[in-house]
Amino acid sequence: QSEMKRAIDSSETDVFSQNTKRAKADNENGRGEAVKESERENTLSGFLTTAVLSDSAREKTIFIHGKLADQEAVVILEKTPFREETLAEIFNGSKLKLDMKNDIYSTYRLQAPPHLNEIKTTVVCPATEKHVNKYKHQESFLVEEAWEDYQSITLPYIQEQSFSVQWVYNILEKKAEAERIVFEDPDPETGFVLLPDFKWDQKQVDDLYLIAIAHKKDIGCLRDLTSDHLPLLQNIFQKGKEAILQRYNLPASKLRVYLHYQPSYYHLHVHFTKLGYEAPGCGVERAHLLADVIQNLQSDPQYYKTRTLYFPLRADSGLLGRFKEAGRL
Ligand code: GTA
Repeated sequence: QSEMKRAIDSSETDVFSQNTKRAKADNENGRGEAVKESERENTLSGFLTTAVLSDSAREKTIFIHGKLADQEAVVILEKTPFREETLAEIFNGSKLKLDMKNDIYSTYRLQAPPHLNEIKTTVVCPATEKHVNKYKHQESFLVEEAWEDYQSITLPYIQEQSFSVQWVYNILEKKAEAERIVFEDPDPETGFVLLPDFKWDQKQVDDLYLIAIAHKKDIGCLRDLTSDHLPLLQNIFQKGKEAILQRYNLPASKLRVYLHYQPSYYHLHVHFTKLGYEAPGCGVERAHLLADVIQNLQSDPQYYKTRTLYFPLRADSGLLGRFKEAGRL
């Protein structure tokens, strides 16, 4: 455990020193003031809430739809996990207000110092109706998709209206998140970029979440994979695990490595999450272990072009509507 904490500490140092270097370079470019200004600026002041899309007292999250300077936006607020190394500061540097005391039992409201009381905030702006629906709490239905259904229902739908993958291209072209890259293999056929998923705040390995994004641009999802892609998949699996061991001191036996079907973004990417952390979307109805995908393609090169696949869709998903219209639900 302490080994892992140390690994994270050293990775934070990496990020910190990179940030310092960047700030220094910005200053040398005469942009230092702009950087400081953007740090001070609260882009969320003036956010007007339209509706709470979902919330969870247990997970300490809330998904909000609203308006940000006249643009539709989705904001996700999430209280962050505790870290062992900050406990001493929480106990020594906080205000404590007694709520109740009874025999040996007492409860308090503890006011931690602001830097230990941060809320991870994700903003999608401008958000489309599809983003709003994605984060809305809705009933789900399991769909049975034969290869013919994929061709006649799913593929036309995703070609018409899937989320933009501009953010993916920005990562591959180093236009965004370049300083967050943990590992890269630049080979155009078998290469990929490994970086922290934006759901992970990188403060503790307990909820480790990275994604590997393939450089190859013509693979949308599981259905596009054949045995031709085995070198790419094996490369992601092998080098991804090695990079995580090196950076976070987390062995392969502690990792859940999988693809989503259906994904939200149709550009091949693989999820690496820590075993034991219940990452959203890691359930059997959506996650396909990369190890299984590799074996399936080894035993049948056309596996994903012949099998029936099952996945959940939300009540007001357009794709669910298409399956209903086709009498497949
Ligand atoms: N580094 O810009 C990005 C970025 N974007 C736009 C998405 N991702 C990004 N990572 C970086 N930079 O794991 C990540 C996503 C996701 C992966 C895409 O890329 O975080 P996918 O194509 O299979 O899509 O994976 P998926 O899994 O549906 O996406 P997502 O967003 O994880 O949604 C699944 C469910 O997770 C949601 O329905 C919601 O219930 C929950 N969720 C989403 N975001 C959050 C959050 N910030 N906090 C808590 N729960 C969340």
